[in-house]
Amino acid sequence: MFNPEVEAASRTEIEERQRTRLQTTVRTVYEKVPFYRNKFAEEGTFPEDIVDISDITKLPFTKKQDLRDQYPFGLFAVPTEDVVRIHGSSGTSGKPTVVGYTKNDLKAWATIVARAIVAAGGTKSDILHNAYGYGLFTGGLGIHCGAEELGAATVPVSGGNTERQITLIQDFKPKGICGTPSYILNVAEKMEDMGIDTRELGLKYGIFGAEPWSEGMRKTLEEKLNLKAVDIYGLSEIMGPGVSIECHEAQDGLHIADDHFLVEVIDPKTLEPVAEGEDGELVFTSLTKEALPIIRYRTGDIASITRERCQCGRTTTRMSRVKGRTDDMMILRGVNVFPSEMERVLLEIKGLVPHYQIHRVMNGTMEGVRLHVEIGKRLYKEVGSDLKHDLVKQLKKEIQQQIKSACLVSIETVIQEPNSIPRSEGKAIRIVDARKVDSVGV
Ligand code: DLL
Repeated sequence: MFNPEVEAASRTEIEERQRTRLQTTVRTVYEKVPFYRNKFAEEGTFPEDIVDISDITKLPFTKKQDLRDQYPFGLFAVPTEDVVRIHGSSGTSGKPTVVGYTKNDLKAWATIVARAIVAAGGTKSDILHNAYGYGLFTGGLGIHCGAEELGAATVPVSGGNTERQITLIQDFKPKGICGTPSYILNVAEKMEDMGIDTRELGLKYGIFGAEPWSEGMRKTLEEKLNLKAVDIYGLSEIMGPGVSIECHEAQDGLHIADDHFLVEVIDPKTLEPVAEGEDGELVFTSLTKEALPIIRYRTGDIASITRERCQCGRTTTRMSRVKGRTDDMMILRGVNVFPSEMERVLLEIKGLVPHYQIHRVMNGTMEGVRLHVEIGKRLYKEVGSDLKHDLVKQLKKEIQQQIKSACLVSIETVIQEPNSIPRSEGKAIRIVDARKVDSVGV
């Protein structure tokens, strides 16, 4: 562990630290951020009402729209002269959600990410190939500063320019690799096309996240690259990568840095807390942030948490993989369906590769799904590039049956030739809203 005294502290110690830090944060936002002062007043809550961490439920939620409304710096609790870094996440509205960090924030973030890299199996002697995008996105620089804090030799390659990535991986022989799972898969497949033995690269661990991915995708990446793949989670509004990470020892839930972030899980409809172990929307409150302290931020991410001790010895709260986003959940004939569930099913089917897109379509007045998947190269060769071949028809039938039994919905399926689904250099676009554009197959 990078910080054993914190990562393996007793639950009493953790909660005591959380309590005092929560009280400080609440006092700070009340004094420094008019938005929160007004919101607290509306709820009739004042800083002195927060006696224990369970009192957090007396506080109002913060939503992404609040950050948009306060664009760019309205939620900052310090003057810009104390801000040393600004990041943002790209929004559909064109303007990014802006987040800021003081020197102390960057120091805390680097420490959290250093812990995360160690949890993933990294050491200070490693070379770490960092293929997360550098820029407004927090992935590149977030991992970078954590790796430097640890003392690892960081290769700031960023996303894209896949051929150059491949050369650097072959020449530098990094032990660790970071990037979105979809992009790293893309890099691995390109290497295979070039005849490179991807299992002999010398990689030991991969730190993959920033987008939903499944156990099937983990298996694919671990087999292709002969490494241990761990899931890293984070969001810019809370900090960036490192809010939580799986440990390589157990790969069983993501350890939340709960000395810096207080997690809750709520029912997104009633906004009431759900029981430990039950799925709901993750809500985070920052406990140490200076530039942009944030109270009860509704992430839109669906997961569950547990406070059971992990076999690795860490005592932190752990969250499950993110199962989907509240806004990605589709309701098809009354059934809730998450795209990640479809990925899980797809990856268990032989002859497919983990590239897919879910098109939301209208069939008359009914909403439906048209699933675009890619046939694997081996099967494509076997059927002589004929997508009308019986084996392809059989594959299509199998997909539809498996999705029906796992997700309880009937879907359309389009099987496409290899390399026809757009490849990502960062976060993959898995869902295409074709409800207004068209309702016929391609
Ligand atoms: O994606 C931060 C990050 C960078 C995390 C690198 C991990 C690695 P944003 O661009 O603000 O920040 O996007 C945050 O991405 O609310 C989730 O919906 C999704 N997300 C992030 N990590 C995971 C993950 C970064 N491991 C949003 N699994 C979050 C599933 C994830 N979804």
